[in-house]
Amino acid sequence: MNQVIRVACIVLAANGVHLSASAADQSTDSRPVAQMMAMEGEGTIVAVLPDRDQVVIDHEPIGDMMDAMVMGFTVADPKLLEDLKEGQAVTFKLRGHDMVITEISSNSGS
Ligand SMILES: [Cu+2]
Repeated sequence: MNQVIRVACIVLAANGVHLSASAADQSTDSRPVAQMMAMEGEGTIVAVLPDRDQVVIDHEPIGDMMDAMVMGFTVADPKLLEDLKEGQAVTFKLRGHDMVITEISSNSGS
């Protein structure tokens, strides 16, 4: 179930990358725009999967990239999973080109 949702997310992300790459073609900068972008999201932890370096998040809409949904995100560093618990409200940052979480922190107590 989560895998199916994740695939849908990746398709949406790929469309975003394609559009960004087209825009980049018209500028003098040859780097894909998506590789320079970082996106921020908010959501609630559904599951922490340390054996897969993944966290499943019920997330709010992320810019123009994704609607609200439940999906698994890979984390850039397994240490990012250490303090996460189910039901926790979090804010996270994603790399634009592969949707990997580079930063994640709890919203509570802040
Ligand atoms: Cu998503």
